[in-house]
Amino acid sequence: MTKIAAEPFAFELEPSALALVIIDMQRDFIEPGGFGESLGNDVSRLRAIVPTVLRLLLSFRARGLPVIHTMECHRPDLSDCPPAKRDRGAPRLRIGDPGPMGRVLISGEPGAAILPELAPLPGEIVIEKPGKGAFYATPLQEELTRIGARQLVFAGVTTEVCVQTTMREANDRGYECLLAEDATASYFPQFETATLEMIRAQGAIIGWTATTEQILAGLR
Ligand code: TIU
Repeated sequence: MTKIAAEPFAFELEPSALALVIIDMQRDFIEPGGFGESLGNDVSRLRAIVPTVLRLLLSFRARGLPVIHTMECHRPDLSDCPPAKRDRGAPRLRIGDPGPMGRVLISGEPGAAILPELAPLPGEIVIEKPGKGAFYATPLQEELTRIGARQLVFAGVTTEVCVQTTMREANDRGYECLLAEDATASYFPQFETATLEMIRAQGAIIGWTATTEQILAGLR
């Protein structure tokens, strides 16, 4: 059994059960003019992890390991967007409003797309999700069962919102979750740090964390 040097203790790898889950690396969260900025956030911290996420993505692809991409977005008629979500935070641009990258967080609009450098390849699983967690109202669990994934490496944005929510949902479903520390980011550095700490606290109560270098060393 290969081990990844991780916190709070080594992660025992089963390469045949491993998948990479990249959360919401969408223009609406990472580029100026999108949903993230409309909530009052500085999006530049998120941009900084793109090369690291790309390194993980290319490494998984090179090993023939499965990759899952998620996207937070809604149907054009907003039937899957609770009014409370649309109104919360009184954003300058609400979900569904026309913005500089098309309608905000709407499936198929330019702003909802994954950054071109991280775009899914044909055959990779893409999960469009209306919530912060990727299991709620999506086929993610069925897809993971279909490909035989039981261990999930997580990357993406934002650490304390969609990444953490999805890790908690996955952990409750019995998946072993490992977060790539340097391939995730928050608009708030203190939330990023706190999330890494709370995930691995109490003997990996939600999961493990490791650097991308440590994860890739374990895959060699
Ligand atoms: N993908 C994700 O985390 N969605 C958010 O709305 N995150 C915020 O931090 N706002």
